[in-house]
Amino acid sequence: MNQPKRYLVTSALPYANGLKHIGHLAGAYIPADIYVRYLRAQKKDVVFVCGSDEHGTAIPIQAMKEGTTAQAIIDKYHPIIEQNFKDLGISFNIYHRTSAPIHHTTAQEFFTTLNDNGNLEIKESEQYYDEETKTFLADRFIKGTCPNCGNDGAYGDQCEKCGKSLSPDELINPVSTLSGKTPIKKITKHWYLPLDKHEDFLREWVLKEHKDNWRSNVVGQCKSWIDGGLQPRAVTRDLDWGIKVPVKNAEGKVLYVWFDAPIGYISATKQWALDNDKDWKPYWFNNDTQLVHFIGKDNIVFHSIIFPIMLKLHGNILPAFVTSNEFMNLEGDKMSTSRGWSIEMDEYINDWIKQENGGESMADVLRYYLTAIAPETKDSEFTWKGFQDANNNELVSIFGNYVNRTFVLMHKLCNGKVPVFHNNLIDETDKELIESIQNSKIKIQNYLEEFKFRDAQFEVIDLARKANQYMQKKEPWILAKSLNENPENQKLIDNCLHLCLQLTANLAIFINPFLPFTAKKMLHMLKVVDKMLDWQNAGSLKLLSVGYSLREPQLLFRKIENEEIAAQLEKLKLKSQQSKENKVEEIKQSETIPLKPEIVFDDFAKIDLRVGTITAAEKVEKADKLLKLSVDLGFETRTIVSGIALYFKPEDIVGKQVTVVCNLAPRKMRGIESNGMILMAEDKNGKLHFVNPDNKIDEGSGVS
Ligand code: B3M
Ligand code: ZN
Repeated sequence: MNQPKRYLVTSALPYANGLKHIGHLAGAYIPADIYVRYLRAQKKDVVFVCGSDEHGTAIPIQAMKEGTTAQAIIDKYHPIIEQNFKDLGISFNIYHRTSAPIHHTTAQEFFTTLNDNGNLEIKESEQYYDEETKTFLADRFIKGTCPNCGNDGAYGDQCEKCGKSLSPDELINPVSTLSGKTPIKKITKHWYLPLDKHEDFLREWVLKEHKDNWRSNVVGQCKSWIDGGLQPRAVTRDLDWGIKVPVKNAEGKVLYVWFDAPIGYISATKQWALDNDKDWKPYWFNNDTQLVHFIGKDNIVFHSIIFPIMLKLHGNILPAFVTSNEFMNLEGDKMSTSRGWSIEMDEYINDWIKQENGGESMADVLRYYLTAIAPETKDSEFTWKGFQDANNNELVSIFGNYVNRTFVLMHKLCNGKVPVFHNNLIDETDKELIESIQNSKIKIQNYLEEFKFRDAQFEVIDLARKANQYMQKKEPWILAKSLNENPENQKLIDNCLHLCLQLTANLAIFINPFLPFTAKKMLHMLKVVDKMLDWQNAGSLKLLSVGYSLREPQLLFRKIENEEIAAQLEKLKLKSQQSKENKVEEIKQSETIPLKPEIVFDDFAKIDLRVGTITAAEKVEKADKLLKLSVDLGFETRTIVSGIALYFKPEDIVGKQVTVVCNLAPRKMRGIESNGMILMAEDKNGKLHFVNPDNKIDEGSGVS
């Protein structure tokens, strides 16, 4: 594309079903904000939209947990999340809601257009149904074991453990999350988006056109989806929470949340345009708009396969970039709010930003560290020690220290005014520094345009590092000591500090997209207006006029003490402990497992149960819960994959006798064919126990 005329940047719409953690922040919000601030500094026409995703089963499920209504849940979390983003400097032009009427009509119109144009297919099929609550079990209303990794808490739409996108039919041992009961199948009618019909388009657009300019994680996921065979995907659900399907005789049906949520980007743009007296259409229909999505890893297929197909059919522009990070872990484990192993944005804000005067700089410290360790190409890890080191060794010792020294020396040696620069005294060291500024500008620009935020930020700090070295080499404080004998020294001092100040102004421009609160503080100290931060000023050595008096310095960052870090680690442990205890309590409190529907003897007699002995056991690669077992049944030895790895070590169970369901159809798990299933009993704490004869008996003995 030629230079885009305007930019529309989106961050994934978080579900308004609870607090969001800093892993989310690192993935879809900070990088987007850096990019947008950079574009704004370049005076580009850019709109940055986001908002709450308020539909889908995630919302009513949270309502059940909190004993309230879905509406109350979104009304509770939407404003908190919105404020959290503000406190962390995420500068959306609008933070909208998908519960807004303008969104409902926008999504319905979108659906109607596709439906009227014959782009959707209507099909009847059997779907899981909870007889007790009289509900069809879509998405998160149904749970079971993931066929891919063995995680027994996988949802009907996705396994959050391995990230695989699922349909309820793929779940092993499905249960209703509403009643805990095993569901039945019931016929229902739905509208489908036939993804399979768009395979050629996707191959051309993602796998050819964007092969080299999108991150490989995005292209890779698309490829495996396309190669795996695209299927028609239902875009409606039988639910009462959501956007009504705008068709006659579709009572009780709503749009699938992943159909309506991305349209939320469009309705947010519409609302922004209304609020600002602008036209929203060019942002979604004109080819000279650059649409950029920033998303989490779990959202890749929706943004690079499903939504683009919808956009294409609807006549909209397609995203120019879909940018996603890998996962950010926390202190050696996966971040998870429900397991208490997380740092919520809200929690960070309360602990670090609200505690002190000028606490906004702590928002920048978080932004800084999350960008420095951004999992752009592979998973990364947040540690409190790393956070402390990044702050103390980089922000305080390099960047803050440089700016502070420059101001202090300028006040001490140049009367608090910008000194003259004597061109005739310029030397190699000065020239080198000037060159570094120019080089950094180009590098930072290039990195930002390639979405390499980590490298771009590193370059800014590296420039500050070079500036410190420059000052160290020039030693104006030493020159000042012999001023009486060498009055000419003042000129050298002036030259050094003149350059140091111009460089400080440049650092403010460079750091602004990353650490906006810090840039603001620097502007205040330099007594200049916001306009100085325009990107076109970057690289200039004339940002501050000679003789201009500057303010006293303020420290940009403060040191973080060991005790503060220790307190956070302690808190994290307590939080996860607490959440474990709560879960055990929940299980204890929930009544005994409900009985399954009655069966006749013949049903039972169909199951062939035998006693076997485990003769070998080993872990299944990349599946923490699975063990691959060899079980001797007397008449033959079978390979059985079993989800017991969390409770038993392979070496401890060899020789154990087990009860095996022998005539279960073989099933592939993690590429291994499992021939049978061993029976296990699960106690109230979720721990598994073998069901076996009290004394060792012959392999192959029948159980009835
Ligand atoms: N709310 C899923 C998520 O938070 C979803 C993103 C919607 S983006 C259109 O992971
Ligand atoms: Zn899984």
